[in-house]
Amino acid sequence: MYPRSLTASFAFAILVAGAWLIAPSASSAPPAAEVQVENAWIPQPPPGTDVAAAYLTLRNVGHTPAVLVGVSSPVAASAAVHQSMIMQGESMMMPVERLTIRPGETVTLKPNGLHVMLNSVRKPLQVGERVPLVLRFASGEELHVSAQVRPLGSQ
Ligand SMILES: [Cu+2]
Repeated sequence: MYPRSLTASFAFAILVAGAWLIAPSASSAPPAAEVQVENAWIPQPPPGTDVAAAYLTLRNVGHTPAVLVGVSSPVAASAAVHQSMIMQGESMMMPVERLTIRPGETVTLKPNGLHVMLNSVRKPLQVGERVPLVLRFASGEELHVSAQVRPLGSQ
């Protein structure tokens, strides 16, 4: 009887170990949204300017909407998402508090459209330099991005 019960308890131990191994992935909720970032870049600001615009492409490959609610960068005192527009012949910028990217949707921030505004940039940005950006989503997720500085006039 002894070897038999040993086998049974050994099998039970494997079962418990297996359940323990499975539990963490089953109990931790999947991220609310999965966003991929491509082609993050910054046109080099003209000399004497302390603001810069950052552009990038956001692709929601998840199954729930992703809502971008904040941006920050160590090179800028503050940062925000803006929308450029022409109103009564004047070029204007409006803050975009919440930028929603639906599942499967790709949103491109590009010149004359949506952009990340970097305010009070602390130092001159050199062409080729990589500038860290942190994108904060309503889910609490943060995406760390590196934007490359390109010559002024790049598209
Ligand atoms: Cu702006």
